[in-house]
Amino acid sequence: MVEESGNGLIQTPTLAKRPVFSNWANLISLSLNRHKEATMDNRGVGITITQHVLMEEEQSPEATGAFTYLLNELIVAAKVISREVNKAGLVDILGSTGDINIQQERVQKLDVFANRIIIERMQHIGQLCCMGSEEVAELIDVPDQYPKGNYILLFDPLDGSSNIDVNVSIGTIFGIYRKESDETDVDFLLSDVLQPGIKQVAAGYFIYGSSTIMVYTTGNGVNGFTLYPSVGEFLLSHENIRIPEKGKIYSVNEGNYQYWDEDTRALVDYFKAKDKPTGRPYSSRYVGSLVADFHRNLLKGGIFMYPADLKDPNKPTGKLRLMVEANPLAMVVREAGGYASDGKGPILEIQPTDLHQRVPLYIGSKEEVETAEAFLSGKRPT
Ligand code: AFP
Repeated sequence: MVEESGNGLIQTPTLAKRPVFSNWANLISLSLNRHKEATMDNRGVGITITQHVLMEEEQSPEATGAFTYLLNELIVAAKVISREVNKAGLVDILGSTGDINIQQERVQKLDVFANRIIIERMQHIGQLCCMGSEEVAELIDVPDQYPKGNYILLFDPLDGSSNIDVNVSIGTIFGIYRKESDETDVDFLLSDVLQPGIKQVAAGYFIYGSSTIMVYTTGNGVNGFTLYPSVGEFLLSHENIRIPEKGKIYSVNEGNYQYWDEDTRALVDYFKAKDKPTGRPYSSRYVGSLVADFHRNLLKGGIFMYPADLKDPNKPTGKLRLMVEANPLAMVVREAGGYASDGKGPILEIQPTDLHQRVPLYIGSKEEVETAEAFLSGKRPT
């Protein structure tokens, strides 16, 4: 039933036309067959993402399968994006479209592709009432002809896209919320979208790097799955990820040093200072692709920072977006035992006022993020 059209979009019938449960039976048997195949050639024995999501669903007696269906469609979209990213350089998909997006950044062709794939795959499945994308100024409604659901998907379709042309890892980041209002006249209210990150029911990212990895959480820990290309499945590869309490890496674009306030400069100087008992100086690692920098620090420990800067002295702000970048990663890091802050307090508790609002971000191992908060509130350790 799955057909691929020439433009890379996979077309499936609308939810209204297919019974959910026979669909699930197919999915499970597909997944088990693939698992068998992976076992047979002895290179990829492991639990698939689909099995994992279904097992998590079994833990919650009130689950209807709606969320599982949603996540599964997102995974298919990511597989299509991954395939396209892997072709970059071979087909005419590198480079900019010549447009500037809502964030005043150059739009890359792959940005447009990834954005379109996610929207077109997700809009018809009947589980969403709306979506929000880093690439689209307004909220994205589910078209009238499709059934609506109670979830809201916010995403950055291709984070780090200025790195595409130089073969550096890039990724897709997502956060999922449940609609809170019981409005029936409209599909959703703005307040359903502008919920603090703490209300996310799931969050995660796909990283398109030396392999394609999905990391996600539904609030029961964090697990990572690696795409096994010849099988076409994500297999559990990083079980119950825990970020070290304290790391040895700091990640920041130090080219902005002159634009930082004194406390921020003092914080970065602290990580670079020599002090054996506290493990300093730290190593500096910065790729310029948030998913890649975050993923490395999640596994190895350390802190990623994108501080507020004074490039516009009247409007000191961070660069990263609260809803589609900071919140999802903040949920992942919290579930892995780490912490995310805007320098003053938890990212997850910020009440958003705008889909595209930006925040300073300090994220990673608890110890380093708490150190950052101490510096930024003027309480420097002696
Ligand atoms: P692009 O998607 O435009 O490449 O931006 C990437 C990003 O939002 C985030 O992934 C990086 O951490 C950050 O910007 C890098 O910004 P700088 O180039 O200013 O360091």
